[in-house]
Amino acid sequence: MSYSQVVYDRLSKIYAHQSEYLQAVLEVLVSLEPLLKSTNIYEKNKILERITEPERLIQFKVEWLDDKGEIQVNKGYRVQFNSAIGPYKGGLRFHPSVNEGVLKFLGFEQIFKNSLTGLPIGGAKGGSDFDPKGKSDNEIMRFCQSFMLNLYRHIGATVDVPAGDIGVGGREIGYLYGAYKKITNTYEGVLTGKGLNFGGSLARTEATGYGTVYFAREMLKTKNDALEGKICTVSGAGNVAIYCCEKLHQVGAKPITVSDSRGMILDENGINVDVLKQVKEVERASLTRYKELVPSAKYISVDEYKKGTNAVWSVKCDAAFPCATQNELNKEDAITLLNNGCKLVAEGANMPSSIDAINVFLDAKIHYGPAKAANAGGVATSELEMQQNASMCSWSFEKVDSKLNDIMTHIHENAAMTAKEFKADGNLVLGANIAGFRKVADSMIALGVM
Ligand code: NDP
Ligand code: 2IT
Repeated sequence: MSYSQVVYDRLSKIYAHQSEYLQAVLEVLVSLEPLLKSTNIYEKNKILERITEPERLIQFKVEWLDDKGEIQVNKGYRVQFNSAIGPYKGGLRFHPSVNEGVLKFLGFEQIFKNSLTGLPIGGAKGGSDFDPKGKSDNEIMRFCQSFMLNLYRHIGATVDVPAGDIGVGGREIGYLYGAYKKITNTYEGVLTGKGLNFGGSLARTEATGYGTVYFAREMLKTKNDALEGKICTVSGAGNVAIYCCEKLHQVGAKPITVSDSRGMILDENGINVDVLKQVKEVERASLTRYKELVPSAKYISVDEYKKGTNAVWSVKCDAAFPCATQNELNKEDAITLLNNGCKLVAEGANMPSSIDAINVFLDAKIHYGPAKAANAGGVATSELEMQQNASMCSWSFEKVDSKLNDIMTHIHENAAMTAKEFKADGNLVLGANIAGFRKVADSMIALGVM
């Protein structure tokens, strides 16, 4: 058995109940095989055993009062996974599906994603099983304040810098930051994704979606192709999906779908981004509201989907952008996409494709941009926000966007060159995993064992 198989077997026994974490680890370990065959330095230093275990796993109780005055209790977490190349960095997710295994998968992915950005940030993730849906603004505020009352002692501008993710956007970051400031009596860049009046960076809101489109553009460039004129399907209707659609329009492509947990919109005229922002950012409504505002669009509820598949991926397209959540695209969806002529998949969400689905894309040799490379623009721009906070200044939108563009171009080049180095030309999964891993693993060796 190879070194990585031995490590995976051990983890799969200990963490049998953490399926998402094991899936994320397996994807990375399989990619690392050629690197591990070329040198025994990582095995000698037990890097796989060390890098798969979080440095610190914090769990706490979050008590808060709802609008009826009743006490509510949720679980809060922060997984500080790896700090070899910089302070812990990664988002907070508020969603009922959050548990230790989900946050370990996200934190593990974040190590390699953050390394790929070329910036000095370690990997972390956190969040709560709190469900923001249907909660009043005051309830969200009280929850965020109580969450921070526990979290504040574990974070800091050079220690651990959380940001948003599913269910955590500008509103939540504002309340979290307000609480941190009050508790600690400091004004420092301890969270990113902040409002522009209090230390936020221009272009952070747009960064993940824009970055994913920049990455897709780089993949197509290798075949002298471009996004212009391409029909695109997008899943999700949150932060990443909205700005993915916006950038697709800007580069002359046509996004025709978005989705949320209740259903999807198919708008053959192209998703109307102003309407989408009104529905999701202002009204926080379901996509049925989009249909009310754009009657020519088609709404399909999840109950009408064929069980076990995602209707978004049954829509004929040239390029697909999964921007909702993990495992939203399975093998059957992948085959449907290929049969319909899809030539590119760029992942705005984290681990949206199952391992089977990824293999379908790799075997077909279409352009496949794995999450940790394609969606790294969000965290990269968070680091640009940290730079601005540290120097007490703010940059123009153009400056931040141009840096984001350069970072995405560089991530693509690094992943593509690394794939080539290991004779897997075009396999950006292998390229991104090896490139991300090498920098962290070599740093861990240099930093010593303790
Ligand atoms: P948002 O909360 O803004 O939006 C999430 C969207 O996905 C919503 O439309 C939501 O629908 C849908 N969704 C979430 N969970 C499910 C589910 N279990 N089933 C079906 N639909 C679901 O989150 P973001 O846009 O920020 O995040 C989307 C993805 O992008 C996540 O995988 C996240 O980890 C990843 N990501 C985010 C970054 C960021 O900067 N925000 C950076 C890099 C990656 P509904 O509202 O109905 O629940
Ligand atoms: O998954 C991710 O990269 C994010 N949710 C963004 C993390 C960040 O620190 O900006």
